[in-house]
Amino acid sequence: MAGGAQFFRVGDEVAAALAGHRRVVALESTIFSGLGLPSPANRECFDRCAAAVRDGGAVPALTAVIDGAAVVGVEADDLDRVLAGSHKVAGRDLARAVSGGLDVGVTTVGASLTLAARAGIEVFATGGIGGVHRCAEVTGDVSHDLVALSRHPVVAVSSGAKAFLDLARTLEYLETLGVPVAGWRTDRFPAFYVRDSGLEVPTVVDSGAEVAAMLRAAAAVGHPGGVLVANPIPVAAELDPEPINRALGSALALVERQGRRGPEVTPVLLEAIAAATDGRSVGANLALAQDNARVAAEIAAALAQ
Ligand code: PSU
Ligand code: MN
Repeated sequence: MAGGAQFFRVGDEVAAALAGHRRVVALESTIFSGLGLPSPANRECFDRCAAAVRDGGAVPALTAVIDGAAVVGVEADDLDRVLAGSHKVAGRDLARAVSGGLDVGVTTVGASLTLAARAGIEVFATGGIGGVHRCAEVTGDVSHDLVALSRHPVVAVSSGAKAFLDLARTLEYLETLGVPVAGWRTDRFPAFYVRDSGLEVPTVVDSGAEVAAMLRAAAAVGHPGGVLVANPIPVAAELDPEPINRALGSALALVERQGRRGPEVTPVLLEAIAAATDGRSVGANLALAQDNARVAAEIAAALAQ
């Protein structure tokens, strides 16, 4: 079929918002599926993120693969299927997911950034991006999320990268790829459940206007890609790093014992950490994702000026 138009679709509300120059914030769907959060926290997380985007005057655009189409702005009718989805679609999977007519696929940060850019959306929010895994020198496991950030002119708001990653190497890799990393009112790179990883970010921003100016300036000077905005978890939701680190140790050992590789690793780790923290990691995940959606809407407002 000429043009492949059947492979890509923008939801009605999002299409209308984009046509009317209204603000839109893209959201990934892996975090809202069982791969990211246990039920029913996954739905609560989506509801809170979508509400935070709307409270900030923007329209949420959930991305997913549905019946062989990459969708930006999943409609209410399809939401249950996406929340129940378990087929992870990263950048490398997008082409086959749509050409092969996949019924439901949940998109990672990397795949969502591709789709957001395709739709003309400039702001995206998630919980934590993928990054350089511990032992990447052996496994080579570096998330495509980082590469996607360097390719698409989209601002991504996250609470740093997930705590079980090698955060120092993740920052190094972002530097290699030329991705600007801006701390939201902090000079520290956050560690997801914890506000301060001990690592410094190269840039501090205090307002949506500063982030908007960075995205516009990058385009003006011909620098490709987006901006990673690192927003620490709200103080009240921050977890004690000690039990998290213990949980991480056993979760990483579990992945090793089970021989998990590649895209299987992240969901297994998230589940093990939730179990080891009696679900407290889940509450923290919801709080930080909601706050990132709020900040993303603020940045979208500044970009609309
Ligand atoms: N962070 C979370 N929950 C998640 C993810 C990140 O708190 O579910 C997902 C995101 O969709 C991210 C993906 O893009 O994990 C990264 O997977 P990988 O490490 O396989 O690239
Ligand atoms: Mn990976």
